[in-house]
Amino acid sequence: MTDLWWKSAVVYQIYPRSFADADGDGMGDLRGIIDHLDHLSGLGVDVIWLSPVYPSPQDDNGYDISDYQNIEPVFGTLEIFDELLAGVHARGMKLIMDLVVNHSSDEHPWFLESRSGKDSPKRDWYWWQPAREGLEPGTPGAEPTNWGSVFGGSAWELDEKTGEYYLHLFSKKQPDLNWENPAVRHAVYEMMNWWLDRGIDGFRMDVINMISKVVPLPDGRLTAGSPYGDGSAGFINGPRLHEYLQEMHREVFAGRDAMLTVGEMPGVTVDEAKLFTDPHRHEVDMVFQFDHVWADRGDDPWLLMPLRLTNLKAIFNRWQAGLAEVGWNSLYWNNHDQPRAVSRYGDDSPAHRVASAKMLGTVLHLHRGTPYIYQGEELGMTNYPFSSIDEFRDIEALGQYAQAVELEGRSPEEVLTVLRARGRDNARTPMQWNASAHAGFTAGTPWLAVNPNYPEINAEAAHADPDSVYHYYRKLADLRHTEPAVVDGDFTMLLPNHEQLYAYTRRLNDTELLVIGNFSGDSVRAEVDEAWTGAELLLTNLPTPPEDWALAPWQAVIYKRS
Ligand code: TEU
Repeated sequence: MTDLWWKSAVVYQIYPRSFADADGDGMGDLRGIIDHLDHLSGLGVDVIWLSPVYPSPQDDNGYDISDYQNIEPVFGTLEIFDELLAGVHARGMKLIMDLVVNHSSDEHPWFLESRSGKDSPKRDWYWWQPAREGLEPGTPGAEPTNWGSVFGGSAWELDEKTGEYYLHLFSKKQPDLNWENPAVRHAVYEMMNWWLDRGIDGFRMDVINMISKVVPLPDGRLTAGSPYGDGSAGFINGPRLHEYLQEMHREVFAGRDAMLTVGEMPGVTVDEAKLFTDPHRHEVDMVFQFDHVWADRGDDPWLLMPLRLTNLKAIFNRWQAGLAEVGWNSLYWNNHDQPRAVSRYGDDSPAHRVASAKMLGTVLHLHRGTPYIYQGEELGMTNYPFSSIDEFRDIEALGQYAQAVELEGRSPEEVLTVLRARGRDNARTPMQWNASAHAGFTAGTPWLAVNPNYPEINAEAAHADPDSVYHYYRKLADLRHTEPAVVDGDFTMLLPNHEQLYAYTRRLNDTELLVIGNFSGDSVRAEVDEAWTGAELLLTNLPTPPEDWALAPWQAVIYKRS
């Protein structure tokens, strides 16, 4: 196995709370995952990324951790975790865990100690600051900076006991750790080593480009319509980020084989990503960038911008070109924070759902980079038909809704329209296993409603149908494992200005692949170089191959010549 083994790997993300419930409490658990491992090995998955399973008050569904070295009792125990890890390894797969260390839970002993008083030995493990000069703590505008939190409201919470504020970029139950303090960093490294010694194969690092802040923390730019400043210049890609990641690499990963590290980095640029993922710099193997999932977002967060295919292609092309020589891309359409891929980029109506889900898989997986599948994507699962805010459970949806409607005076319908299209709970409805009650997810009452389309869209039906999205994704994984041009080939975008077709080639030595996806419900003829006449059709998502390069609605094709 070479050092860069993850170039030919397919990663599958599990959101444990919504994957499979073995004990009937309505919440997914580790036993549920163990029960379904064959679904993943059957799909050709190489690596499983497990969203957080640590003890947590679940304010942000586990992204608020109160003990980094144990398992949330709702999910299981360390013994069951070891059993899961053994089951994953026995099937030749690897397991990476979520590392959430920009912040902890406010119920973590570190924070309890830190908030106990100004002279606590852990006081500077978090970001404590007095009120703005000349203002009384708790009065309007007295927060140390004008930053808004990602989940709505101020990013500062006043602690009555000491009269100081603590920083929380996310919920007030997620205080930011102070990475300036070496003791914090070393405690994190020790914890990471403990998990790796237990046998896990790496980490997905939550908002890792936010751990270094500009000191002193600066006010953010104010934008029309919001009472809070945009503090991102003070915490995205901060001045000491590279130093911290290199230190982490030295202290944790150096000398360990066959690890995978992926840094989640909202707002990362191509140039920065090139540095983060240059293997010689020893930072991370790849990053999650956000440009393509923010492509339907304008300056006004409550306006849905139309998705233009030309724009989407320009974004991917920029990333493919930027990391062609140095660094490596991760490839994803969706995850637990994004709406369902087929509903956002495809067509989830009964007529086109299956074809467009397969088309999206084709276009994504054939890029240069490591593809990530989010649970249910391999079934073509769709967004949920939310009819009111009461159906949402996500702290982000609820917090942003409150700020927009109560503080900014937006109309509930305007805000709901965007949450329906983009809300994170779309991805978090339970996994649909079969056509029995609650889609076979639980014998109890699911914590979030199951999508009513489960009698038709479920894993059991997909396993039985050779033409399902599931079996098609298996073919995409097989291609990555058997065709070197998929892994290492150069990428060239074709037809950049075409509004319906996504087309590119991959070339490795004498082998060239041509990939075309029709992102529309029309039949569209592709202008293709004559050299492709007579090329071998490796894969298409419809029963009939195109004739004379006329692609049927949502058709995808992969041709090969050498
Ligand atoms: O997400 C970080 C992040 O940038 C999200 O806030 C994302 O932009 C937004 O939710 C899109 O709507 C990570 C985790 O993936 C997310 O689940 C956590 O809530 C967040 O960090 C805090 O840990």
